[in-house]
Amino acid sequence: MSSRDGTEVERLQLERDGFAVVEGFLRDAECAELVAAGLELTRHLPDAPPTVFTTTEHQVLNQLYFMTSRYFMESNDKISYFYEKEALDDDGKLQVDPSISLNKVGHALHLLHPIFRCYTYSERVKALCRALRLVEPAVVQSMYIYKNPGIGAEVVPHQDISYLHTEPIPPIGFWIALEDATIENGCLWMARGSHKSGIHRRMIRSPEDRNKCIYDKPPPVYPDSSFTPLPVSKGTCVLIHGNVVHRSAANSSATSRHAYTFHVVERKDNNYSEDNWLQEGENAPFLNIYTTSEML
Ligand SMILES: O=C(O)CCC(=O)C(=O)O
Repeated sequence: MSSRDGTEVERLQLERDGFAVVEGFLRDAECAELVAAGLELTRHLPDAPPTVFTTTEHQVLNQLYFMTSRYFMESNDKISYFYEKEALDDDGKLQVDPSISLNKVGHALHLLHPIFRCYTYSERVKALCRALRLVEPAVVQSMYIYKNPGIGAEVVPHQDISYLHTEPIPPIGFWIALEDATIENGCLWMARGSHKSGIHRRMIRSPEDRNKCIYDKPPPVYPDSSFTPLPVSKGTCVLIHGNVVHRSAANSSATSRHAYTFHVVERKDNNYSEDNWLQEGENAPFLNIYTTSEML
């Protein structure tokens, strides 16, 4: 990978709108390499009973309490597989081809997978972190999101800081389109400027059982008119301010919309909440981007 210098533009866009679009962050061949790695993961699905990942279910069934599964809570230091709800029948049996069955894989690809590690701790990511004036940026989690045709579910409106609370400096999502993301196949929709409206709700470890999480409030209702679609071509990196409200629609098209995303937190003079579901562990250190080699 060659290095790409970040500029002031991205920092100012992020500050002004709550997101910034970095076109051409990855080349076509690099996107293809990551897509191949993402598809390869679907060829080695574990025998264990599958776990579904859905954001809508939480809102319908659990107005206040989202009891996270053990599989989810223990995925901080693993490559764990989360299925689309529609991919499984009521007994958890796969109903579709494995290649289109997954919602996402997470949350330690950046540590455990040589290809994802290489792209996460790359010179290009380092340059962008410098442009954002991050002093000790660390990666805390990573996900490969499939959003497969016909089956890829919607992601309901949320702020990333609800899940990864840091203060005073919010986390930043690096969301990289590995395929063209269109309105039809479920691109991101952003509520421009909403990062200036505070933190609307949090998912925290339950005081009664630290192995489970609860929401502190019911989901806020956001008018559809708050959101602007953000179609991007493959290779584009969207920087997402931790407080900006964003969502994505279900994929109703015939094409997939794969993306690789990871979250960066500032470690210098910044508090990472002990109530976050995701905690640093012996096998999941929050490694400094500037000092970590991309080589395993
Ligand atoms: O990829 C998507 O569809 C949404 C991802 C997202 O909102 C997130 O990771 O916070």
